[in-house]
Amino acid sequence: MTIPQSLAGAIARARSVAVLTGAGVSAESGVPTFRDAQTGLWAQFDPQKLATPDAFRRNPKLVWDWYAWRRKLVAKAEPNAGHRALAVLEGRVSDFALITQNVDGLHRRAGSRNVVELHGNIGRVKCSRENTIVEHWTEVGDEVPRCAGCGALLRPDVVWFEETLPPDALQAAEDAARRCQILLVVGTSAEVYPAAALPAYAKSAGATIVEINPNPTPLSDAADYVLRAPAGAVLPALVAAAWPV
Ligand code: BJW
Repeated sequence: MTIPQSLAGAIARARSVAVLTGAGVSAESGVPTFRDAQTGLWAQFDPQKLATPDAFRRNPKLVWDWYAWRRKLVAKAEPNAGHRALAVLEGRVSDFALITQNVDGLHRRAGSRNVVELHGNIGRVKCSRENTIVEHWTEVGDEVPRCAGCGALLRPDVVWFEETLPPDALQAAEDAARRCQILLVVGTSAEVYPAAALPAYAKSAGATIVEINPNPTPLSDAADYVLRAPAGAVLPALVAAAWPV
């Protein structure tokens, strides 16, 4: 993978770098993306029946089981070379923020520390009425487990369509986007808002935008650099080009 010299130099000199990741960064760990034709989750499952508050109201068991299946899949997955390269990058840049739309926790498992999770984390469960995080739950028979405090159904601590994002996470992401000199946008279709608005905030504030994605997205035309290859190949090459040994 050849990295443009001008980009490698800009990364090496940057004091402030932000990264926005999406499902594509975990694809090489075996975690399915959402919108890729054939392999994406939405090619097999209807988001309206699974990832909306209304879907949970209508059929909580279907939604609970789908997330239980995905939680198991994620638990078996390992961080890949792309996740690890981002953890290395964090150690080289004084002001670094990793903003992720992913709920799989693989960035933290790869060693990243300043991770902003915009869409929650599939490993956590919360009360659907009080929103309190529930650490331990037991599944009895075919029922969706209930909150020990109020008796409401438990649900995954992820952000569904039509739900607002955690305000602190969104604020931190917007601040990082407006502050950074370089924004890497990795493995996202850039279709889901408000995350998809972050590159525009960064660009308006003067940042260089770098898209890393094998396929075009609505962001591609506005990006200053477009690296059309998998994140697991590009990110280690980017770090190696910026800090050659
Ligand atoms: C690789 C690769 C490799 C493959 N290397 N790359 C019109 C305008 C603005 C907003 C809206 C609008 N109409 C509706 C809305 C609101 C809606 C929205 O944006 N909808 C759009 C679809 C239009 N947004 C919301 O509802 C959000 N809330 C909100 O806006 O609140 C205010 C509000 C309230 C009430 C009403 C309206 C607004 C919430 C969004 C929550 C998204 N939740 C999900 C599910 C999370 C839980 C779970 O995991 O189940 O988040 S949906 C799903 O999409 C998931 C992802 O985080 C998110 C983004 O997907 P991502 O990561 O980009 O994945 P893909 O699959 O799309 O793309 C993968 C990419 O990787 C591809 O490009 C590949 O090419 C690439 N790739 N292999 C690098 N190896």
